[in-house]
Amino acid sequence: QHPPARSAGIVGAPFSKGQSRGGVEDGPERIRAAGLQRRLQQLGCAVKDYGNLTFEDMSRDEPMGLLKSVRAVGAANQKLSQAVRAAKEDGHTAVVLGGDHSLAIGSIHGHSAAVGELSVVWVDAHADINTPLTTYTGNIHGQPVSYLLHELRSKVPVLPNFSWLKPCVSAADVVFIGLRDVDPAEHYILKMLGVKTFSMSEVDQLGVARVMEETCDYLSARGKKPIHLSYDIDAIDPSVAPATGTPVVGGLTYREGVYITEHLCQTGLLSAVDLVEVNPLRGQTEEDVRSTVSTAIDLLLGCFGRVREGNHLPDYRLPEP
Ligand code: EXY
Ligand code: MN
Ligand code: MN
Ligand code: MN
Repeated sequence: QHPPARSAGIVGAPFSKGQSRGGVEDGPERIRAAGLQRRLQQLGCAVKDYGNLTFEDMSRDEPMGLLKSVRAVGAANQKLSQAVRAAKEDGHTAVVLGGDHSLAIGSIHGHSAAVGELSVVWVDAHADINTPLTTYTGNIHGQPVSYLLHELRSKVPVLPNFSWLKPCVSAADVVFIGLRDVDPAEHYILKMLGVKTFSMSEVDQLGVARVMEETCDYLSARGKKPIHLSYDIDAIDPSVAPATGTPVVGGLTYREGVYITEHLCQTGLLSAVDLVEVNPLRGQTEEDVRSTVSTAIDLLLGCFGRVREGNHLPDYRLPEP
């Protein structure tokens, strides 16, 4: 019943150049302002907030073919990799607040540098597995998985400010959940590599409980590795989480979204979490932003042991009359 003592090491990454919409760099501050630290502490979770990383402006960062802001994305992720590695070496469960999903490159790399081989659970409407040569938007937030996989090493050119990056994840250690907007080249890659995916069709067919059981069985069959959860808020249906750059209809319900975090928390293997693509400027109303941010917080609380039946601290004592 009582989760083991946990601690969260929060790294803010106000970075937006993996895509072209302004506003996603304000995600970390909005999520903090909604009380993340206090709500985690109420669960009995220790919190170390490392603050926000700062990213220099690249004076010359011309597109390389279609590919946008390559140098900025490379430099930002190198910095984030070091920060996540440090948070892990300090003994925390790392929490990366984005920012756009290109940040998963540095987050997963730094996590793996600290703890070794990982299992990765990628919760997203999108597969984010375009290569620099298959992308048709040029946005690197649609590509991070291809940069990280051993199997795609020969398909991803070495890019400026990316020479620090070595692929560190095996395709068989990745599960995608929530897919519903996958490009043809991405679909080809997923099939070619035999990547385990639970699209929204499988969530509909199996239900989220079976999806999570199968996810954990599948991953643990190759050994119980630390789990990296990379959670894109656009996995959640836009009726619940509208304030994001690339919303797609037909997403996870609030309940399905939270269940994923509760289940992963209970494995005891959750070692780092990214919460990305919250874009306060994309909401039509303040209520849109509030509901998106509040969902992001509930997902993070689920990762740190909050359960919907209710929670109390281990040292709680009933008041005597
Ligand atoms: N597949 C499209 C692309 O490569 O640009 C859309 C990617 C959206 C990525 C969002 C963050 O998950
Ligand atoms: Mn994504
Ligand atoms: Mn997405
Ligand atoms: Mn399980």
